[in-house]
Amino acid sequence: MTTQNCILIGAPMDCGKRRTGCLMGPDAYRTADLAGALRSLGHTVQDRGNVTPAPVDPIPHDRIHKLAETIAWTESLANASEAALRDGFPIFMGGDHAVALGTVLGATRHAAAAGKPLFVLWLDAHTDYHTPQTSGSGNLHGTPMGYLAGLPGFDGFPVVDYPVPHDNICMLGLRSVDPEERAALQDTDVTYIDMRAIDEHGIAGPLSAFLDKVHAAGGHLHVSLDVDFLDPSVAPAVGTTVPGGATVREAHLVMEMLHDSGLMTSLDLVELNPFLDDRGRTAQLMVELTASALGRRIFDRPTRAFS
Ligand code: EXY
Ligand code: MN
Ligand code: MN
Ligand code: MN
Repeated sequence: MTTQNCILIGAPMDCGKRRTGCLMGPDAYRTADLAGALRSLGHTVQDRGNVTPAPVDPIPHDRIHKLAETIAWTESLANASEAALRDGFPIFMGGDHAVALGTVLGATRHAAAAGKPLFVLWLDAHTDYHTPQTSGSGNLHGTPMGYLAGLPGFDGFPVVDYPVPHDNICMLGLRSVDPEERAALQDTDVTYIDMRAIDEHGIAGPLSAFLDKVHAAGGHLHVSLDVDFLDPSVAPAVGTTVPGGATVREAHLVMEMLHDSGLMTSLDLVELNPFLDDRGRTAQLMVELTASALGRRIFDRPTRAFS
């Protein structure tokens, strides 16, 4: 197995929505010993601590929650992302999904500098494809994919010089999509795989097709794993639970296929809210899923019956 220089970056971002608690996410992953799980697989691990954006004056806004703070985080995380991608394999420990505004922005810049296309795998119950104008909640954690796909309306945010083409985006696990998001996505080339598609076709087929596309293009692949991708019965520590989510094994299969593909270049772990869980079992599951994405296997090779 190829070993990675894993770079852990804490992103205790909580301003992407009104319910707080994600600020405890990075330390929950540290408490669940994410670094030890990765070292046990032979990887080197460097914990770069937490990103702390410069303090900003609030921008009063009648709807959007903590706009100025979110912009400041985006700038800081984009810089941290680009720097970490130059040094190894970044794993961002969120923080809410607004983390991805900056982590993926940095990944777009890194990929462009390398002359490579960037692909994004969005593991989430939600498409997060709002803009500040279409969002009904005013919570910016529902907008990162809209921002990174280059939708207008993100005044004040860093300019997305290299938007992620729709054809390079795969959203997997969808089961809570607002009408505005559906209208905006329905006729695009985004690969959106909702839970009905997973029920009918499983995960391996649709995911393989997307990974084949990434491989054929010689692309970089950023994976953004939202805790609410999983069913709340197995991952309760998240503020936006939606019943009917992925099982533990479906989630491990995604991560194992990502490792087998060798294509993943950066990873977000987002929306963990330790305040909403007891005994840290959601954090522990996210650590185990990350280990699967970095090479942990039940057996090293398939049984002879299938080889
Ligand atoms: N679409 C809803 C909204 O915009 O408020 C819910 C968004 C949930 C976002 C979480 C991170 O996935
Ligand atoms: Mn690189
Ligand atoms: Mn999300
Ligand atoms: Mn979500």
